[in-house]
Amino acid sequence: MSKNLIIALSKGRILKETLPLLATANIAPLEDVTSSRKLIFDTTLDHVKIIVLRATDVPSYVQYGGADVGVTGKDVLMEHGAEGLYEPLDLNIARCRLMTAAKKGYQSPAGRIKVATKFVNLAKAYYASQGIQADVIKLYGAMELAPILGLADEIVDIVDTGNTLKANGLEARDEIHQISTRLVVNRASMKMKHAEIQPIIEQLSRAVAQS
Ligand code: PRT
Ligand code: MG
Repeated sequence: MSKNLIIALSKGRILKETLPLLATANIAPLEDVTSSRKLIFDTTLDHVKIIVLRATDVPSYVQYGGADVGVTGKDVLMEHGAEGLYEPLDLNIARCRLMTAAKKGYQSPAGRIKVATKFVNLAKAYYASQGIQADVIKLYGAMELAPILGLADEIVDIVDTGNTLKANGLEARDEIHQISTRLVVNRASMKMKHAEIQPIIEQLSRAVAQS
């Protein structure tokens, strides 16, 4: 008898790229996770269920054992702290960069600067590492507006193509971290459910290596 396993997926852009990888481990939800209002889904493996969460909630669910396995961005994991989580695999999807940005040509003041971001911990750590005093303002979205409306000198945000910054008259400055999507596992589950989890890690590793 296989032990029950709950896998927490991040909704949004990561989800679409995660499902084909999981399918290589013979795990597919029995209904369309993107259109259903359900939060928990049966899968093609009787003992495996999938839950679909906000990316930022995945580390907590896995850390506290609400889910055994999770899929979320390295940005989210680093911002959360992710203590008590194993991170056995880089899924190499939804690649992007965490960067600072400002209005095109704008010179930030020499003393204290104002920074708007949803990555408060990462922003504080980054500016401290540069010896820059930063007052960090937490926002939950549309960071690009903050420099335009004078709320902040700089933002810290995810950049992929750079089109969003450009469309708002901003430019990327410094790269803080390279980001990709990671598989995380609850520490206790890794021991207690090794027989169920290890084959999934191995099959996903193979799929990632081939992609
Ligand atoms: O809706 P929510 O506030 O939860 O998050 P979201 O809509 O910003 O992101 P979501 O849920 O769709 O995906 C979250 C994860 O995808 C992140 O944690 C990253 O690990 C990863 N990822 C990869 C990205 C991007 N690429 C990305 N381009 N997350 C966000 N973006 C956003 C970025 O915030 C900015 O608004 O896209 C815009 C920049 O894209 P470019 O191509 O214009 O540079
Ligand atoms: Mg979103």
